[in-house]
Amino acid sequence: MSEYANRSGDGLTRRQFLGATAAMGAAALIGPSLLTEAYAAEAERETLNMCWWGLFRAKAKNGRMVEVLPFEKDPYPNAMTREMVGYVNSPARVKYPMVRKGFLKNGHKSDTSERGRGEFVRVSWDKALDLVAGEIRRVIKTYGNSAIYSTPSGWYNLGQLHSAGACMNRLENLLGGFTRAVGDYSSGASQFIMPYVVGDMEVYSQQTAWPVIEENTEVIVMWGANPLVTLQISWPGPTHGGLEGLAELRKRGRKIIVIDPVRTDTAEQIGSQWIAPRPNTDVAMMLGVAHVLHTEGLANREFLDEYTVGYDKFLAYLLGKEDGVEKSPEWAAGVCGVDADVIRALARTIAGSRTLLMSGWGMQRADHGEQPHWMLVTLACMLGQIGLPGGGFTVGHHYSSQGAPSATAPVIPGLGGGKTPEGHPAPIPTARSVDMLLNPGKVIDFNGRKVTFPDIKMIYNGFSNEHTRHPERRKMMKAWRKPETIVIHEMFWTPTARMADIVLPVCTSLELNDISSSENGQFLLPMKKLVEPLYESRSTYDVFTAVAERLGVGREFTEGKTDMDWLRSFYDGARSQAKTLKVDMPDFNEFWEKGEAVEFPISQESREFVRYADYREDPLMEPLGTPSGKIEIYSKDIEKMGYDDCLAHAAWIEPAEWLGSPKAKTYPMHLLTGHPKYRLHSQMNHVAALRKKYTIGDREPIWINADDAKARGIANGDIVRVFNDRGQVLAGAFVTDRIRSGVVRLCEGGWYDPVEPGREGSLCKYGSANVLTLDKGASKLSQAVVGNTALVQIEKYTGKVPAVTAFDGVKEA
Ligand SMILES: Nc1nc2c(c(=O)[nH]1)N[C@H]1C(S)=C(S)[C@@H](COP(=O)(O)OP(=O)(O)OC[C@H]3O[C@@H](n4cnc5c(=O)[nH]c(N)nc54)[C@H](O)[C@@H]3O)O[C@H]1N2
Ligand SMILES: Nc1nc2c(c(=O)[nH]1)N[C@H]1C(S)=C(S)[C@@H](COP(=O)(O)OP(=O)(O)OC[C@H]3O[C@@H](n4cnc5c(=O)[nH]c(N)nc54)[C@H](O)[C@@H]3O)O[C@H]1N2
Ligand SMILES: [Mo]
Repeated sequence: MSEYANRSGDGLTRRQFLGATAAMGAAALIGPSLLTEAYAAEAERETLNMCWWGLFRAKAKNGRMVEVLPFEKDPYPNAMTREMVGYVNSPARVKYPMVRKGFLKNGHKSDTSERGRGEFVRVSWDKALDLVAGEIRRVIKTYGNSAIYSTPSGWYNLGQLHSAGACMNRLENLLGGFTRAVGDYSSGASQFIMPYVVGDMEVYSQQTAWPVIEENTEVIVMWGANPLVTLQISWPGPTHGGLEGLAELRKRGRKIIVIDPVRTDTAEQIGSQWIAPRPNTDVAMMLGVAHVLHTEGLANREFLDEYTVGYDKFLAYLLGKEDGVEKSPEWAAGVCGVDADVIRALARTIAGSRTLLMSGWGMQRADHGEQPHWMLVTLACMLGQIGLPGGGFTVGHHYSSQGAPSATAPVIPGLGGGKTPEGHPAPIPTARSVDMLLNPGKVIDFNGRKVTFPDIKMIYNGFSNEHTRHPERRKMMKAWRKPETIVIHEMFWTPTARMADIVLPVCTSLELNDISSSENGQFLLPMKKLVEPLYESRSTYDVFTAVAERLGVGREFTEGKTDMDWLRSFYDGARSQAKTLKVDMPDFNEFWEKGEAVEFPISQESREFVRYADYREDPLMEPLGTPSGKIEIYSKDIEKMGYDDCLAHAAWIEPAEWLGSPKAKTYPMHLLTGHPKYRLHSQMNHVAALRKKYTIGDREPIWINADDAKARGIANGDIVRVFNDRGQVLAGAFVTDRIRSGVVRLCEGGWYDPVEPGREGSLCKYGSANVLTLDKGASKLSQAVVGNTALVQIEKYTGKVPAVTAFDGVKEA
């Protein structure tokens, strides 16, 4: 028994304690798992673990997980972490290897319209693995490697060994490669435009340290960012350093201007001012601000001359010399719906103070999503504070505690995906998969090149929830009928698992051994197995090993090592780095035996880090990675591409759908699909105790302005139908003044729960936002996902309200 077993004063309230006890009761109802002698003998067990929402201590009694205590060095443990018992013991767990009934009978010649109906048959692991390996072999032999599509990286379990991403890459690389995706859903537009502008992807780079911001920044403009919510999550596991930064700002009374159609928790709890533009019109608003800076002589010409290229070309556009439209505050107001006077005042405020323009990624996850961040950088150049402590711009502080000071710590090696073989199939842009499935042979533009879609016969889904993450469910259902075979590894019966032919149950990270470090490298954790894998689930490494063995590459996959051999080798790799860094680490045996985190010191240097300080100091010796070595307000590389939907400078280009488009006559509400407070996308949606905190009438809440609700006879708490010509969902109305009129917010990640399973276009009973969104690339440049560009209509639902069933799991047919 661990030394912490009887610890008191851990901060658990009585309510939380009762919650844990209730969950324990639920756990007891779930069938017995196989216990090894060693674990059964240990009546109580406690281990450290981590997931994307926190580090925690998990407790088990008689082989069952019963309680979670937040890691005591996390100052902001969140509600999700506390509900890990309900996650592990969820009724939605995939218990056994399962095969779709029709597939079991007819194999790859099955009727694929049966997908999604939930008719599965339990099979043995041997049978399931033989089927998976057999299909991989058959498809490669008949159609070639490019015919297998490995779905884009998702939020798979943390850990250096059981990393589904590394395992998947390793397997497909050993087999000659599958069709993969490049780019991601998070910052898909920004990560492709930023290299042209600042010579770096920027979105995942080290940002100015919070202590520097706390000391120096007078005004923070949170432009489409909700860090109070999004900083709950980190990859790897959070100790919530970013939230500490926000708390300090609030304590010091800094001016925080939130620009967001939604008065988010951030605006509500730490904001000083809320400005609510129409969605997807921020570039117009920023142009209005730029116009004021220019005409009132507030633009910093010295900075623009020394550190940027192309300002004059941009200025010609700003002043209407290019297109005959002067981008005045009045013009901007007509587009974005924010008063010209507010725009003027904003320009003066940010020019008169040390200002940090801080953006999240919501507004770049939209049609022409490259533009807002390019324009944000252009504005920051006009202010001339880039590279000064606490000034300039950032597009990273809302994510994974990027501004939190980091530790002097070794980088832990991991399994790794191995070498990409010669002749590996060409990748596709990550958000174009549905297009690819539907249109084999089609050629599309992508970042200055052409990409030809392969003809996909098999989907291998190793770690993501495609049927919540990707827009336009109806179109996607049609696309997912095309391949002959779909394989998924999952812990839970997600909407995606229900669309598969072969479902392999993997276990949670509480059911295996692994190691990982925390968000800023401060803690290295032994993640020791708490309970045996539930039901017949197996660890990620074991499942991939078994598939590799059947395909004749088992030895290459494992290199002859067991789980513990790998963990020891990762740890020893870190330990030899630690020696060079002159920090202490115990040897592996002691580390593992003790089961406690190794803590590394926070480095002074990282507390003082200022992004772009080097460049500002010496632009010649520290040039940026752009062709000119400077910030490119105008890009000749992009000019050469000649795209009509991404010009050579930041510009206002109307999105496919917005409140100013003709379509708004039929569908007058702009749908925003922000990230949820009590989930990581779709993860944890199945945990009933958490759902109680946020659902309305058992459904996903939809935020609607009080005026819009009144005009439709909708009262707070009503069940509503939200629809457009792409689909329809039920949701629970949250009537509020915390959202601009004409806008609704339905968070992404709700599970698709069709009234008629398997039928395209069925009403979703729960409220999955991506039923309604648009499957389109942001532009020819990034081809990124546009989840925040969609118009809908909303009405009170008067039909019989069906029960939500998405979270019940699937029974054997
Ligand atoms: N409309 C709209 N759509 C969006 C967004 C938006 O803002 N609006 N946001 C987008 C963003 S930023 C992202 S990152 C994506 C997220 O897309 P995903 O990464 O697909 O989202 P998650 O819900 O985290 O799904 C991860 C799935 O993997 C499973 N899983 C977790 N760990 C493992 C593992 O180790 N092995 C296996 N086999 N499975 C595992 C979980 O149970 C879960 O079902 O969604 C995108 N979609
Ligand atoms: N709790 C929690 N934290 C998370 C996640 C989660 O699912 N849950 N997901 C994680 C992941 S994978 C990612 S990528 C990040 C996502 O981080 P972000 O992409 O920054 O998060 P979002 O909530 O999508 O968007 C931030 C804000 O932008 C606003 N917004 C949307 N469109 C517009 C617009 O056109 N104009 C303006 N001005 N504002 C707009 C939204 O209303 C929202 O409040 O968060 C991470 N953190
Ligand atoms: Mo993301």
